[in-house]
Amino acid sequence: MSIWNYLLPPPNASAQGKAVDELMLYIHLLMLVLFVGWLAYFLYTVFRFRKAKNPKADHVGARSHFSTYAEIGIAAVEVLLLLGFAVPLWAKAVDQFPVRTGNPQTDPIEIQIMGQQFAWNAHFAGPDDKWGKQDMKEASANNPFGLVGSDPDAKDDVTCLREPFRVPVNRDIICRISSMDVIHSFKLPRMRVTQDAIPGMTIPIHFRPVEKGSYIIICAQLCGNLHSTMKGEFMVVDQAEYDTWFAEKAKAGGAGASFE
Ligand SMILES: [Cu+2]
Repeated sequence: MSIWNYLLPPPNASAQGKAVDELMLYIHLLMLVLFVGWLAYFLYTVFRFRKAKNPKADHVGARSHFSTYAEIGIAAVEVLLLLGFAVPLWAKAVDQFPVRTGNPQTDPIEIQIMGQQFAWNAHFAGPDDKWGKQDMKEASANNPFGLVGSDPDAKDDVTCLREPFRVPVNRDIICRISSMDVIHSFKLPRMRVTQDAIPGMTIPIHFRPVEKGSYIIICAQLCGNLHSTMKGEFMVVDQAEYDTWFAEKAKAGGAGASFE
């Protein structure tokens, strides 16, 4: 095992992960430039204003207006960076969700994710593509999504409570993330996905796995005594394998039946 295994993130397995890794690299390079630049400036001032050459303190300070103009210039560049680059990039990379076209073989897979001390749960709409009715009053440790068992749409819903779930490879995945107790954070290191799970809020994220395998979900927000054990697992499999698994889970009575 080389030292890079400890210093670098695990290999990327999602379509958008490369861009995230590049962003990390650019941020670190920028920090390196700033660090070297400021350090050089600091050393210069230490030398330039040394006691031997400046026995008496100057209480007036700078007399030119250069620093004022420099600050206005920096502020202008920052506004340009924010409005010209950051906001449009966010709109493109984060807010632009994969859309449904009505083709069940290519449409994004939508999953509700519920953080719960100390595990992850997943909920799919089931083969009928209709989410079962959910009621907060029904929610309990064994029914974290608050599914109403008597609702016909809930009968075929697929829930994976504290157990691995599956998704097909090369398909867009939309996760709607929430929590039933405290703030957790849904982190898929191999997919370069991290999103806080906040009680009372449902926050959507999307990614596309491009490599088959079994992946770990961790909690990236200190959430209690057993935070460090809060792990989940999901498997990225072939479409056919996913279809078989999904049909099997839906038939098993999934969500609706098990809570009645
Ligand atoms: Cu947690």
